[in-house]
Amino acid sequence: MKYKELPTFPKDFFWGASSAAWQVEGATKEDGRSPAIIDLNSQTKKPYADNSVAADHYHHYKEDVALMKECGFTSYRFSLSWSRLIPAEDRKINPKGLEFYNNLINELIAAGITPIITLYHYDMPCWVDEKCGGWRNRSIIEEFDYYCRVCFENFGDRVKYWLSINEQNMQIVYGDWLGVSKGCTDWFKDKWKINHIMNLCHAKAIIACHELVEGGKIGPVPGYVPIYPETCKPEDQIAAMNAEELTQKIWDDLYVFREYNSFTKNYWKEHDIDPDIRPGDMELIEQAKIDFIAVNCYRSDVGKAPDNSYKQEIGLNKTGKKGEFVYPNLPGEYALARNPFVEVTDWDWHIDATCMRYSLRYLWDHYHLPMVITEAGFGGHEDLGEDGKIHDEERINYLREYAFNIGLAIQDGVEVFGFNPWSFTDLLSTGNGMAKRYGLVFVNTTDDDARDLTRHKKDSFTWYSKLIKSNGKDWGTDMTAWQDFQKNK
Ligand code: BGP
Repeated sequence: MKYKELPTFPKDFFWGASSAAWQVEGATKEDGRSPAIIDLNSQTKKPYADNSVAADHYHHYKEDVALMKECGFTSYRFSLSWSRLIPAEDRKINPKGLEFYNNLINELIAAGITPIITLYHYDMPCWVDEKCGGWRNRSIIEEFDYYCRVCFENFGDRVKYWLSINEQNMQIVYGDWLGVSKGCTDWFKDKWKINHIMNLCHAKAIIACHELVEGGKIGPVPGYVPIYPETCKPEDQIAAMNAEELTQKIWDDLYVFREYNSFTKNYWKEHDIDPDIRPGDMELIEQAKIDFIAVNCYRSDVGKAPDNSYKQEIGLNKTGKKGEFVYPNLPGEYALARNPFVEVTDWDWHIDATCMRYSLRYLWDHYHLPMVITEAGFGGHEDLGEDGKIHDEERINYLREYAFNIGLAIQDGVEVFGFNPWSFTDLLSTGNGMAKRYGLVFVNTTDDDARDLTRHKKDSFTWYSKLIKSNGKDWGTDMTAWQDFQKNK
């Protein structure tokens, strides 16, 4: 199928970027913020940078928003720090926390930028962890509900786009890496209890938003990694479907249809898993009708029939050297593999712009809900060059092709209302500190040395600004040939 015209974007399309509190703010010990589990998790993963500095957005937010405005942003997706807003078990609201987020929101709105806020992005306050045992105990549901209500009551007059829990699916799939499995004795089974509690928290957030925010819209944020079968061998096809279910579809189906799908129930039965669903739980979930899906999509994966002789739980490249990715292999379920048809980043993430179009089409076909892209991005090793600049050609190519594929998906008939790639400034990577940079703006700091934290626009900033200001017409290159190539592939 060939389209005659290049794709176009709706006139009120949200062009922006994305971040998360603990990865960008710093100031973890200032103005009453109490520790969050992620601070400690990062510290145990030294030599990764210390969250207490990060990109120091807490002190640079005005400069950062001014740069967003200069770039032409119409949206900015960020998260709130629960432990900055409610630092202790007494549930008292920290006025300094409120002040910071009010200032940031007001600054954004004055710059013509629509805030899109994530309620929870991996940073559970330590006091909640201690009191409730993390996500393991149902008492967290009430704490989370209270926190969400504080956010909606204080910011809902100006913020109309909300996101519940960032990448709940990845928090379960990568439980060890993200610290969610802490304290569990049998993670294989316990994760489904934790996941159910997270679903109840998600439901509370959706319900409270609709109750408290006039005109408010809210959705979940799945980390979406489409799975292509390695070959047309039937076993590979089923393995790819298993991977699809066990890494994302279980979550997406629940958010949209508000019940556990039959694959999930069969899986629990087969593995003798009790997710501890209590009377009233599914009625609560049933009430949590989402308005849209926020999609984080960086890459695709390849699924194939597993080798049943060994188990490798999660797939990661911890070194930042190409070729060192350890692929998961789950006996009886699926294995993942390298896709030889696409390039990879230094952390072996497949660079596959087509997966953006594929994901949007897939999710639209399954769920018929509007979508906003809340993450996609190119993570690389970078430092200021001798000319004092960052020539990030690979990032430009990545963003250009991913954004173009959003355009193609829109042309295919999918409803997408924004692109917020990861990230605006450089910030802490989840697992790789400052060594893995994603920003359109370089922040002069490293894992070992805080340096002066000055901001420097990368070449991608200038390129993206032109794309935004032309509402998706100025790609910085002729896209016709690339479009034909994509269409004919
Ligand atoms: C997403 C997370 C982000 C971010 C991003 C990049 O899953 O929502 O917080 O970190 O991945 O991942 P990483 O930093 O590990 O490269």
